[in-house]
Amino acid sequence: MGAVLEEQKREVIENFCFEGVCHNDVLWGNGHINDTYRLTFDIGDKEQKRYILQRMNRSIFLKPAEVMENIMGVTSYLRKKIIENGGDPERETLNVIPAKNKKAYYVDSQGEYWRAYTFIEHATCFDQVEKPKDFYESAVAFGNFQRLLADYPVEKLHETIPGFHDTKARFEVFKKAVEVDVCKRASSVKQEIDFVLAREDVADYFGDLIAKNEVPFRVTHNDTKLNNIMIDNETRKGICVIDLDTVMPGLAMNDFGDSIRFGASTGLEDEPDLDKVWCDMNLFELYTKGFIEGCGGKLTKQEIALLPMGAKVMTFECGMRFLTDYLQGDTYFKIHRPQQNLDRCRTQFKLVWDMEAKWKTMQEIVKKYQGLSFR
Ligand code: ADP
Ligand code: GN1
Ligand code: MG
Repeated sequence: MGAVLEEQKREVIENFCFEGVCHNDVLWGNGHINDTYRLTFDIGDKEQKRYILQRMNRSIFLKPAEVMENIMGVTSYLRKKIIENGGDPERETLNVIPAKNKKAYYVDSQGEYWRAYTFIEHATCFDQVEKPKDFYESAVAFGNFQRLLADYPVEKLHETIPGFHDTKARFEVFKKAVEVDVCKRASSVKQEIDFVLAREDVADYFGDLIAKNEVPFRVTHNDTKLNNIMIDNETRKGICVIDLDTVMPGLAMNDFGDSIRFGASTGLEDEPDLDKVWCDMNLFELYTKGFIEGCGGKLTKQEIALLPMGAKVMTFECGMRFLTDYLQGDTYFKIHRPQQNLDRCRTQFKLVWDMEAKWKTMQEIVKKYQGLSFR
């Protein structure tokens, strides 16, 4: 996938059912996967409307039409539930703008897949927690998301990225990347490689429980970082869960854990100064409370007890993925400077290390809120 060309963008914009005349487009957000633009349209002289336009990452999502089928299914299901609960379906779930050919996506003359959403106004995505209460509200919203989808017909969901949170399989991919060492970078990151190799038990943990049928699969989001949720500027509630590309059957612990690794860190995901990076127990506690409340009694006692493990596994897995990508030449996650993936992997490993030191506290916090699930 090359750079997006100006005439390509024009062709795409021409082919969606947007209202008005487009007068401005800007690259938008800090996602690592898709190319995202914010479009502004003039409707007559006075009114404006904004949209999100995304080129889907075709080297990661090999079947983009299936991704869109999932998104259409999930968002129309959520829409009904939101209306039933007296909410605003225009703001509380993603709204897909159809292409002029009536499909949920448009394939341009280069063969690239594009989709568009209504832009959610008066709300913000954060790359780091600014107000602790926002993190609590994001937890309630991600928990709610899981609760609302608890009865979604799982058989309708395509597995958009096979083995997405199969940490065991990712460990094997990592070992292979070290062995092949295509960019000759392995010798310079020996410490990081050893950190991963010393924790095969972490990589195996959930896979072993799944093999023994000991943990339930649920419809989960699988990419629950703070910048995948919109926080309402006024009410400060988590108004809408976005980035639905990886909604698939998964583990509740992983949705919890992925939020912790990103939002409970005292530093940015790519912070080069590791002295700034810690897993904040106050934020961990706020998220634990919010998530258990949001899931509304759906989590089992065992799932709750495994939440700290979810945090550790997701942080470890993400660090391992960043390091794998660094070894393979930065082909998966978008980078904006050399070594960004290396910095990203180091923050994740620092967090894993810190969680190991704070393990008892994490378990005690989770225990404290366990009762919230059985009211
Ligand atoms: P990626 O998979 O690359 O992370 P996302 O779907 O998360 O792509 O979108 C990237 C960013 O674009 C989000 O973090 C958010 O800031 C912004 N964004 C996405 N969808 C919307 C929307 N409907 N309204 C407003 N902003 C959005
Ligand atoms: C990617 O798409 P985005 O930027 O929200 C990635 C996640 C990682 C995350 C790390 C489809 O999320 O799995 O945890 O980066 N998404 C995909 O920040 O691989
Ligand atoms: Mg995203």
